Amino acid sequence: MERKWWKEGVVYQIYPRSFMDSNGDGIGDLRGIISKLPYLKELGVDIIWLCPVYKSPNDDNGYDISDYKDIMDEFGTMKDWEELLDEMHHLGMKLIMDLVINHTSDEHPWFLESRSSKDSAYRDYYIWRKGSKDKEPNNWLGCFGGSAWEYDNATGEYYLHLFTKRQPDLNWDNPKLRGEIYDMVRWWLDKGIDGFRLDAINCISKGPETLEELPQDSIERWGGLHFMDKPLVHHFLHEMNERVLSEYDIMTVGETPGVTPEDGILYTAEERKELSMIFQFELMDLDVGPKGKWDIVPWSLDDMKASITKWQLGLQEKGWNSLYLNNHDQPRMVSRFGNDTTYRKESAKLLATLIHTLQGTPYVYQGEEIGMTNVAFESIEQYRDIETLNYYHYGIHEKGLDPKDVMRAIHIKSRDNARTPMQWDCSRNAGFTSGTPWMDVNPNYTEINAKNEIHDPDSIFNYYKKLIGMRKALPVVVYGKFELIEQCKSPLFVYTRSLENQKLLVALNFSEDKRQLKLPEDILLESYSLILCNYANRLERNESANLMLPYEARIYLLE
Ligand code: TEU
Ligand code: CA
Repeated sequence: MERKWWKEGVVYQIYPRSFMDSNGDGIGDLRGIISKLPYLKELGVDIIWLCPVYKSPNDDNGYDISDYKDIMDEFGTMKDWEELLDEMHHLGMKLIMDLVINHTSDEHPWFLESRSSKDSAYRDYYIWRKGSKDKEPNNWLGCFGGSAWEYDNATGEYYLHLFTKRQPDLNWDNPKLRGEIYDMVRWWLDKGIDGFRLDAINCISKGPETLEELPQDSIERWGGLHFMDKPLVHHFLHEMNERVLSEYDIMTVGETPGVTPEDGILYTAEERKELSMIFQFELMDLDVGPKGKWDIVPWSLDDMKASITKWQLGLQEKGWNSLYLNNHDQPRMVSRFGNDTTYRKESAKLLATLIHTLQGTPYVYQGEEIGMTNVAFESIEQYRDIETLNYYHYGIHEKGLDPKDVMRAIHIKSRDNARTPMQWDCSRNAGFTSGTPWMDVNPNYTEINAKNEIHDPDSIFNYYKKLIGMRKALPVVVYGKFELIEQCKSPLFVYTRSLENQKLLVALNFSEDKRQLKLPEDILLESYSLILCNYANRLERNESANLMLPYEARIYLLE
């Protein structure tokens, strides 16, 4: 397997709006990020993924771009951005930018041109269809509720939008559009960045289309489902790679909901020259019921183990995994997969141990390293995310759901769980801003904050430092082969990683109960040394190694 910096690194994801505000307007910004680079250096991460900072009317917090080559006023200037990049490179960190090229904002000049007339040279940059008898071309839905089609008065046709109606989808079949995108990509690469995270990239190819009408109650009505992983998507990504990406030493990670390991190989196999790695969504779907995201069902560790094993073995020597349990679109991992009350510390460390000991590149989402949790705002007025607000609106006003049930689902699943301001210290607004934050701070900041974490040697933050350090010291953590120990049944999750004569043994107890650890006979714990455990005093306590404590996580090494 080829060695690469992006396999050996750890990525830290920044959601700029909520990271650090430098000028008191309540909105995080680039200078705020610059001021916190020493914090990230201390943590030990090497790659920063910056969510969109381009010009945007912010219908979807920057994922609706109106100018790809300029910075959003609220976040600062191009000069600030250049300083950020310089400073990061100076500190030995790399920067990857978010690349949102499935759609633009409806304020992008291409779209303004496109909608102006059927004869516009830009008409074909987007996807326009005639309605049938004053109705949308079909009954498919956008990701955030409502039709996937929006009627436009000027020309009497509908345009496609898989996300909000202010995010019209681009038409990748048009070679001129593709050329413009590749030029823009080159423009950023020439500024010296180290790669991209490609938003919803497996949806960019829209054909061949059928526009089949679906039963009103069908879960399949989200338009995105009909545009995923079309044959031409691989052609487009390969073309972008050949024409631009391959000339630079960069990493690319594609956001690809719905993909299987077989798709994953097509996107990430080195010889295919498409992407470095992808985000697959199977773990994010573990608690999704038959009616979709807001239909919440309990997740099971058996399913999690099966999915992880499938992906670990599926891409081994064939592609490359990205490892994550949360991001700006998902609830906080400790609230979702751990225990955010009694065992918050232990379970946050356990989940971190999982992500940092699998094969693939680990991603840390801002605040995860200090164990930030979901928030439960009382009023819908406190929420900002368009998906959450639309769900509330459609749920109550169109579907007649009970507002109490809607709020309960929002508390569990809203994207705003991950978007409350970063909790830096216990001062007002958690030290995020001196003004009024654009979204309320999670009230638990007085207890959960970076300042406390840095000072406590047994903190989650300091445990992350150890995990990241271990990755740097031991190639087996990066390149070792994964093997599930099937004999250890849930709630235990036990596996090994092997590379030449190094072997790691990872044992995780996903429960609040003590559990016996019974290993297969060919694994003799005596010959392994315990290199990390989330119960710091484990070794001194002289407790039986065969007893796993609540949410205990251990890493052993055999050399
Ligand atoms: O997300 C696309 C996507 O498929 C999902 O993550 C989706 O947003 C989520 O399931 C909804 O709960 C990307 C971005 O990460 C997201 O923030 C944007 O809103 C979206 O694209 C549109 O650009
Ligand atoms: Ca600001």
